[in-house]
Amino acid sequence: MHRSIAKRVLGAGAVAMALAGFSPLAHGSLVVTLVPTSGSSGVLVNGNNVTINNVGDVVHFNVVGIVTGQDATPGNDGLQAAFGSIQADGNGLIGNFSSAGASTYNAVAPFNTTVQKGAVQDLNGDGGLDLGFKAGDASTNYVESRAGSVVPSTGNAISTSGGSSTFLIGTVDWTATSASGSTVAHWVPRASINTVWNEDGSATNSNGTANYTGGTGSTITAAPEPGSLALLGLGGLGLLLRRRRAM
Ligand SMILES: [Ca+2]
Ligand SMILES: [Ca+2]
Repeated sequence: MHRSIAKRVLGAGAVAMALAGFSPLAHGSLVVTLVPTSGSSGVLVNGNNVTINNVGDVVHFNVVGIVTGQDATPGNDGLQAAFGSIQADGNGLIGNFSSAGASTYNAVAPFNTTVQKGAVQDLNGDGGLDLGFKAGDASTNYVESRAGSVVPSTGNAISTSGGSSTFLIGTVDWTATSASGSTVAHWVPRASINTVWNEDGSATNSNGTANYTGGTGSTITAAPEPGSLALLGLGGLGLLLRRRRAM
């Protein structure tokens, strides 16, 4: 009886050890997503949430590719090329991903070996301009970040976490053309051209959109009142919640 329990405990321990880092995942993945970094005066960036106030407010985004391999080592994973489009879908807040100058997609070295900035068009019919493709468009109509070869994470990843490496592959700006509602700025993977990354050296080379997603993107919300008052309101709410929890 005791022996069988001991066996079970040992068995559970082995499973736990395997889960802790010795068992390969079923498959790795690539996530390309928009990460807000800053904005024009008065724009608030809090993680993946952005608050704007006025028409003409600009939000700056990093476009990052996150490669997760099948082992726990990020240094042997890499990214060669990512294809997709950039658009904002939402609840009434309209803006342009491209206008004159800085709002055009900008691939970042070494992922600017070959660059397609994407055709500027309204992909979702909301009146705001997006970058890239929609079904049935010409094959060149996409946003592209391509390095000459697979780029290993060492020296090129802007961060690593566990078995994941994050590469900065581009930047893009969004400019508000309305000042109410909200929208989600995100990357949409392109299925009809090969996006290529490497997992665990040459162990895996993944193409197309299998295991390739656009992440959750970033939520941009128009403040219903001046930013400072909104902040005070949120702070007050936080205090109230803390007091309630304390009671
Ligand atoms: Ca649009
Ligand atoms: Ca790896």
